[in-house]
Order: sequence, then structure tokens, then C-alpha cells
Amino acid sequence: MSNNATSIPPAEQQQLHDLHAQIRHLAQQFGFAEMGVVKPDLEAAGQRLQRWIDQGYHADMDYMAAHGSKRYRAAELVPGTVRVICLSMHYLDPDLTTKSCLQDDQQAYVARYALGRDYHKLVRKRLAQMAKAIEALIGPFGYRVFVDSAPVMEKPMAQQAGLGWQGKNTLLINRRSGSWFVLGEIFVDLPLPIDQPYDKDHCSRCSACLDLCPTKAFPAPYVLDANKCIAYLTIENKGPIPHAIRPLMGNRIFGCDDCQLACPWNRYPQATQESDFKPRHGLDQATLVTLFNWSAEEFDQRTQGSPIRRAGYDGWLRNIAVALGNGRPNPDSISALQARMESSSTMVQEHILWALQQLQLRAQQVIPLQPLPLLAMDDRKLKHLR
Ligand code: B12
Ligand code: SF4
Ligand code: SF4
Repeated sequence: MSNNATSIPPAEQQQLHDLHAQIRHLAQQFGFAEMGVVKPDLEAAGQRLQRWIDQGYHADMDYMAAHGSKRYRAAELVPGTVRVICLSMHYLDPDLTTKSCLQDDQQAYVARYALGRDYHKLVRKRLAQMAKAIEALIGPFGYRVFVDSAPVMEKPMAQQAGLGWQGKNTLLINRRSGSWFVLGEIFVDLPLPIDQPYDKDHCSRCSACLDLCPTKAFPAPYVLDANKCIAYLTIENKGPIPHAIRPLMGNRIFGCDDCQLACPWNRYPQATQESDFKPRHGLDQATLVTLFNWSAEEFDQRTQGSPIRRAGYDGWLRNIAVALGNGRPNPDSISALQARMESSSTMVQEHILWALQQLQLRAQQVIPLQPLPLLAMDDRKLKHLR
């Protein structure tokens, strides 16, 4: 840790040092796994972001290009900011059966972060409580809390705060606990001592995430093309899913975790302490047909406070139709798809038709079940996954 604020009198420096220690303690109390303070300098990350956008890798996420330099200059986003407190919270429920879910073509796979309560809500609440607790220690100060709720480059910022390194899968990874966590920040006007950046990269010669991504969405290590990423296509994308990608999605209906499941740093993941991340409505065990049969009202009611709401009902049906089309041709799937045909939007109808066609071709043994690259991985490397 360094003070990096030589103009501050020594007595005040000591107070800030003590405050830093108190904030670390508060972070633990509020359920955060890691905490680090940074005076962000994201100019290099900002340049890479611009290259990424210029190459069109942000797909239709116009908001990624909309805020210019605010995304990598903290003081432009929140004037007066001199430090950012970066925090991480684990979300993986240790009771989940992930491998067996991916292996079962009749079951729905929902990204592990999205099975319970929306992390944006939970983390933002904790950040606000933590800022209030700091206020109780030192009196009023300037702050704003964010959790993917503003144009902030959260991963490079957290790397500079010492929370981990950005792996070849582009996610922030912590050497002790892997990558099953989300990030949040408190922008403050306090000249707190800063933590050391995490300058090591433990990816080394590994390329498991790149090799096992089902859609080959990484044009190069450390660079993701969202146009090909199942997480983008099932969550952010409002339009149709490209035909070439559909057969590669397996049963993933909301988000994708393969590039984390493949990562050796996730072999001993830290479990979440939050009951809010426990699966709701049996989403971890649900069949595709059950979820496809949810009415618009059921979708609305069951996704309250859940990140799944972001896909919208049409997106939800679109995604599940594709997953049904990737499975074995059984009578339940076929009749569920047929039953939805008339009442659905043109976009969903097109996906239903595609799915029915796939099932027919599979019934005629013209096309096989598509093997998932992750599940072809050496069993010894997957033995930590249930
Ligand atoms: C846009 C976005 C997406 C997009 C694009 C993802 C991406 N990699 O950019 C989509 C929809 C695909 C997505 C998917 C997911 N996301 Co997302 N997403 C974001 C968001 C909003 C912005 C990320 C961003 O700035 N992308 C722009 C690109 C340019 O940035 P970058 O990937 O960091 O790129 C860097 C590297 O390429 C690097 N680089 C380039 N060349 C080189 C070379 C070397 C040698 C090195 C070292 C680096 C390097 O420089 C770039 C800039 O630093 C953040 C929240 C936020 N506000 O930051 C969440 C966030 C990254 N997502 C998150 C999660 C959990 C996911 C999913 C796991 C969800 C899921 N299970 O489906 C997947 C994972 C997919 C993946 N492998 O990234 C978490 C990640 C937590 C973590 N441990 O890292 C975040 C931080 C949200 C949060 N608050 O916790 N996401
Ligand atoms: S989330 Fe899935 S599709 Fe996207 S990069 Fe990772 S493995 Fe590939
Ligand atoms: S799978 Fe290997 S290359 Fe990919 S992020 Fe993990 S350690 Fe790095």
C-alpha cells in the first residue's frame, strides 16, 4: 500500500491509513471477498476499448461506445473523484450441479450468476450500506456507488486495485478464488492510500478457455468478439440468433459459463455467502419444456428481481426454442414448440421453425447431437464439476 499523496501532513496521512484498514474490515463485514483502493489510470485500457469498438466487437451494445472517455476517466464520470474502492462478491452456490446440467439436453442451463437475485441490486445495496458505514466513521464525504450501472471499466480498474488479473477469457481472475465473482465500486473524494496493482498474469501457456469456447468467440487471447458470444446473444441481443451459432449453444438459455468452467483457476472456487444467490423457481433443475411453457405473466412474475428479466419474454422464448432444437427429438419438445407457434412474435416463430426442422433432421438421423467442446475435456480436469 502506498500513500502517493506527499502534500498531505503526516498526521492526516496516518488517519487515512487507519481509515483504509477500517474500510477493509467493513468490506468483509458487508460480504465482499476482496477490496482494493485505486487512483485509476485507465488510459491504456481506454485505447484497447476504442480498438475493440472500432472492430465492431461490441455488436449492438451501443452503450459501450456512447460515453467516450467517461468510461476510463473516473473524474469525468464523477467530478471530484480521487480514489475508487473496488470490491468483489462471490456468487457460486456450492450445491449446484453444473456438469450434469450441461450434459442433459432436456434441461435448461442458466449462467450461474443469474439463478438467484440480480447481483446489481444486491451489490449496490451493500455498497450503499458500506458507504454509509464509512460516513458514520468520518462524517460526510463525496461518493457514488456503481455495479455495472454506469460506464466504468470495472475489470481493468479492479486489476489496478490488486483484485486479480484479466485472463485470456477477458475476465478478472483471483489466484486464491477464481473468477466466480462480480465487481462493484465506490468512487470517493478521499485521498486514501492506494493498493498495489496485480501485475502478474497466471494464464501462462494455458489456452483452455479459447479452445473450449463453443462458438470460438475469442479472435485472440484477451479479446472477445461479442457477436459470437452466447452470453451476448442470449442476454443483450434483441434480434435473431445467427444460424451458424444456434447449434453450438447446446442447452444454454441465458448466459454462458464455459470459459470459466474450463479455467484451471476455478478448480477450487470460493462459495458464495449470500443466500440471495441461491436458485429461484427451481431454475437450476428446470427442463426446457417447463420454462418454454411459462406464460408472459409467469415470466413477468418469476423474473422479478432476477437478471433474466433483461432478455425479455421474446428473448427468453427465442433462446429456449434454440435449446429445444439442439436436443433429442422427443414428443414433449415437439408439441411445446408447435403449441407456441401461433401466439409468438415473428422472430420467435422463425426460431421455433428452425428448432422443429432440427428435431426432424435429428429424428431422421441426418444430423447428430452436437458434442460440446467443454464436455469432451479430459475427465480429470472436470472432476471438480458435479
Ligand atoms: C460488455 C460486457 C459484457 C459483454 C462483452 C464481454 C467482454 N469481455 O467485453 C458480454 C455480454 C459478452 C458479457 C458477457 C459476460 N459477462 Co459481462 N460485462 C460487460 C461490461 C458491461 C463491460 C466490459 C467491457 O468493458 N468490455 C469492453 C472490452 C474492451 O473490455 P475487456 O474485455 O475488459 O477488454 C480488455 C482486454 O481485451 C484487454 N486486452 C486486450 N488485449 C490485451 C492483451 C493483453 C496481453 C492483456 C493483458 C489484455 C489485453 O484490454 C481490454 C481493456 O482492458 C462489464 C461491466 C463493466 N462495466 O465493466 C461486465 C462484466 C465484465 N461481465 C461480467 C460477467 C460475470 C459476464 C459473464 C461471465 C456472464 C455470463 N455468465 O454469461 C460473461 C463472460 C463472457 C466473457 N468471457 O467475457 C462481470 C465479470 C466479473 C469478472 N470476474 O471478471 C462484469 C465485470 C460485471 C460485474 N459488475 O461483475 N459481458
Ligand atoms: S461466455 Fe461462452 S460463448 Fe462467450 S466467450 Fe465464454 S465460452 Fe465463449
Ligand atoms: S482458461 Fe487458462 S488461459 Fe483461459 S483465463 Fe483461465 S488460465 Fe487463462
